[in-house]
Amino acid sequence: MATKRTAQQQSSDPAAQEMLIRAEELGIGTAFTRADNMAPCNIGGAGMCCKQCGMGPCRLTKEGQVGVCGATLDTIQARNLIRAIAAGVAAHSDHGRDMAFTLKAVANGETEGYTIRDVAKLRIVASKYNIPVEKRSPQEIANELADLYISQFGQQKGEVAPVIRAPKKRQQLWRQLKVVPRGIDREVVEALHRTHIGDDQDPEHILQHAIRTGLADGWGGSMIATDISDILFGTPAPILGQANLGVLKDDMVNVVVHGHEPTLSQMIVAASQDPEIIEYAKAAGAKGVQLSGICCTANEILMRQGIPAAGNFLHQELAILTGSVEAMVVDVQCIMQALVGLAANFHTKIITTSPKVRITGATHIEFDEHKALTIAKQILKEAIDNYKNRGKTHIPQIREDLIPGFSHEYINYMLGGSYRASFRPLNDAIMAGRIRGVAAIVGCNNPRSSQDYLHNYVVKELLKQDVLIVQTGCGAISSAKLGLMLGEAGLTEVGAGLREVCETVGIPPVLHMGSCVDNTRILTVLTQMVEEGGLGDDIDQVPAVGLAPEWMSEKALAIAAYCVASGAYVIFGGASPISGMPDRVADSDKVLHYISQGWEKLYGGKLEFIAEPDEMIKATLAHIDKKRAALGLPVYDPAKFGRSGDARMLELEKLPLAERRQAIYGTAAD
Ligand code: NFS
Repeated sequence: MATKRTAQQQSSDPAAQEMLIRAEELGIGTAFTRADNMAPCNIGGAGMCCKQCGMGPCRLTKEGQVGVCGATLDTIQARNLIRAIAAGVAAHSDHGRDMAFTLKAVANGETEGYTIRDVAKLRIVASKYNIPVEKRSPQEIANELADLYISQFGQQKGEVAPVIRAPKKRQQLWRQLKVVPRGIDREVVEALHRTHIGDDQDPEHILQHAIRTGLADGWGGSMIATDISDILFGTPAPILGQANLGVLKDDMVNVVVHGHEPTLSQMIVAASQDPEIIEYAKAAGAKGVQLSGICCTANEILMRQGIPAAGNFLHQELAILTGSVEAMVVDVQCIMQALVGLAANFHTKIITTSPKVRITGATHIEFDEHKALTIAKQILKEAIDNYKNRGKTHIPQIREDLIPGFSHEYINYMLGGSYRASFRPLNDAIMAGRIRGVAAIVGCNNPRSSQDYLHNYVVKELLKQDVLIVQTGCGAISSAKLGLMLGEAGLTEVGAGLREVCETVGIPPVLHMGSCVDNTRILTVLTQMVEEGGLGDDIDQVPAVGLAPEWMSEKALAIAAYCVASGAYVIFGGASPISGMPDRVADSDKVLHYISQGWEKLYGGKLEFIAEPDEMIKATLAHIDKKRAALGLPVYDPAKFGRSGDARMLELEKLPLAERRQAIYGTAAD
């Protein structure tokens, strides 16, 4: 049954609410209203539908029922889940593959406009694989690294190379359980083969391969994507940025880049600052070109150049509804087909650029790294030429500042400086109980819940509990819009111990670590925390939890699989794709049971779907406390650091001088 929600129920972001009211006035539908008008299929949504062959689709709605081939509900659910994970891995890793080809082309001097920006990172990454770096040019090293990385996709036997970057104990576990990926493409293909009609039918056996497939992403394709993005475009470091629709400008040509790959968007950033383009924009009557981003493309250029983010996933239609966007330039992933129809109500041009993605009705200007700068300029000129067609605009004047750019390299440096960069202060703060634990809150928006509501609720509650938050993807943009990623901003809402650490180090309590492929930065942080000592000898011992409160994409499930395999407890909000029959006893639900208790027994990590935000928080804290206890760390006590550090100084400042002296020096005398 259709339920119509108010704008306030559809999104908790005031800028989005303003645009949703505007959409209603204009009679234009969005993902929010389409979600209201179409309830999800309760059979498919719960993983009870099998459409793997032409005898079906088989819908299993009664206990004991099987498909035409005899497939049980458990088998069907496991097959559906691994297929989703494989699709997510394919998306992330194909992005990684293209980055590897770009690195190769840059190394050979075949591209236009790209250079190797971060030679230090190139040398560090190459050294990890014993690629010689001394007395070699960056091009030579990059060439060899590119060859190694390209070969990971088609490798047939052995182990994908980045696996050696995991903690030693974890690598041994993976080898012992035979889940080390042999080659990235091979694991994805095998996932599809195993789930073809009449193949692998044992749910646990299918899901064991889901782990191997997921690992091919986290310690494979995604890690490769992050490495190469840093090498080519620079490793992120803190920089000032802005987020939300208010970054769009009335007097400038607005170009929104949306999607995931940084290759074209980085070149559009460069082109938008080119005097030729600025002049061209001025000749068209605008002050210049205002570039902004949506989704992970936004994160890529926000992290490195401070280019503003117009918003997260559910903002893509809302940006067009402002009537101020001359062009939305898209590459791959998370691009709604509805954009073209929506844009027809305005002057906005939707420009597809990837050879892999076309949308009927969109303008296609194909990206080619060999002519990258020329193409970027061509795209910007198309947008500028469209400025004259702009009608009435409605831009919500809502935006927040933020400081993104917390790569693991920077966190390391920030905690110890150039000469003693280390994770020691972070580990010490956790061990002392100033920081209770760490939560990675990542993933999408989903119009089935109120946009950003679950993200924001979970973030705010965990901050009060002295949990340090790291974020990527659309979750990061959600906190950015809320103003939680700006130094002292938000610190009043943070527990006293965490606050003191943030004030001492000079960091926001919520750290923006990048796009979704950059979740691999979190794997690296966890590994370095383990290597630093004091928090056990493997990732599953660290008091940390991963959450995706508003997940919707298959990529999110891929991330969940590799995080579990790496030892993390992963909690997904919203609907479970394997919830099964409502009256089914949990223990008889093999898949549900296996990805939680089963995986925990094997990997120390587990995946659970928890719809209620308070339950998510409870489960997160219970897990963190359980891990603290297992490490023999002091029981977390919120009052312990409540009267220390800056919080204490602020209290003392309010006292008359004599009393203040008494409190600090034990005497009121001068
Ligand atoms: Ni991640 Fe990034 Fe956003 Fe979800 Fe889509 S943009 S790769 S999939 S919606 S977080």
